[in-house]
Amino acid sequence: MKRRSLIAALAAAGLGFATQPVLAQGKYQPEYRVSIVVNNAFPWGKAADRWSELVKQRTNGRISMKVYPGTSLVAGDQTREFTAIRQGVIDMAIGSTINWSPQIKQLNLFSLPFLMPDYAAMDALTGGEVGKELFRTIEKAGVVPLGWGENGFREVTNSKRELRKPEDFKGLKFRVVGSPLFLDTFSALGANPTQMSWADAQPALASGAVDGQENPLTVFTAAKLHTVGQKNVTMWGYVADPLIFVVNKEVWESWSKEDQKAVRESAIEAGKYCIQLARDGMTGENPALHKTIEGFGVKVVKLTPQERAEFQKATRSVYDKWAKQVGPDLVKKAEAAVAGRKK
Ligand code: X2X
Repeated sequence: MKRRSLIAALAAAGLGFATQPVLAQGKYQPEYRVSIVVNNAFPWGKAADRWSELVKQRTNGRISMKVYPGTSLVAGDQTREFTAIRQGVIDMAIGSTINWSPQIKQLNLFSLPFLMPDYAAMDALTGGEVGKELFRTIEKAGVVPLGWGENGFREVTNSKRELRKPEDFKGLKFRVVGSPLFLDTFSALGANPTQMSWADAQPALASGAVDGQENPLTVFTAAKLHTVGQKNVTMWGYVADPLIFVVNKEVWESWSKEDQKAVRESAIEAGKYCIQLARDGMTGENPALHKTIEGFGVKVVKLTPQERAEFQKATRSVYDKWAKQVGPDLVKKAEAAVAGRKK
């Protein structure tokens, strides 16, 4: 805010154009605060480290990034992260589409149950017209998006029983993430969902205040969720959350074109690395990560296509309700992109 009013004052004094480059240089901060939810034991945190290393190298140290895991710049409240970036409390971030969807309702797209059957579907969305449109929406909201990363397909886990059909969810207490869409999905299955931050989720699982949660398997292993009673995993692949690399707009505009290019290219590269890590051990007939998790004494249930279809049917009303919130045109575009994906 302050910087902006200074520029405005200079412009009003007729000094705007000539002084901008000088101002831009003077505006570099000694350090930029980067927000993420999980630390560098997870692909997400590793990607943040990679981004900051690349930026440091490529800007000859002009841009130095400090990573704050645990969404600590907003006291752990993931759902306030986007607002804090917009306001400049956070300079840069790699954020989940889920955590930002309370502010950018279009980002709920990726949380529509069973929209994306596989990784190719996710790539078709983020890498195509839909991804571009979402970036324009974020930009309009006053934050500069640079590239995509990945948290992953969110599999459901719990301490009580194997989950193979919608009825198995009845009465189970689940911790869910920031968007109300998740409350609707779990309620549609007859479960009792409670919204809480990731920081609160782990003690809640440990104490048995909740029975289960949903997160990618890379999160399961890095957070050692089997040690907090999570003895059952069901691979239902109902939604996946991409990550987005962003910069606060004023911060972005304070950098030279050359440094902007370096930050953008580094984000894209760190994003590819993130996606690779997020998918590592997740593919093939017998994915390595399933074996690792089974090695912890956890039962991993893989649904048949018929079983999966039952869940799709049970959550269809949630899809339809939230498609309206996301925007029917965007959802149609996404459905077409998924149908036409390269497999
Ligand atoms: O809170 C979660 O479940 C996490 C870590 O996956 C997100 O930030 C969306």
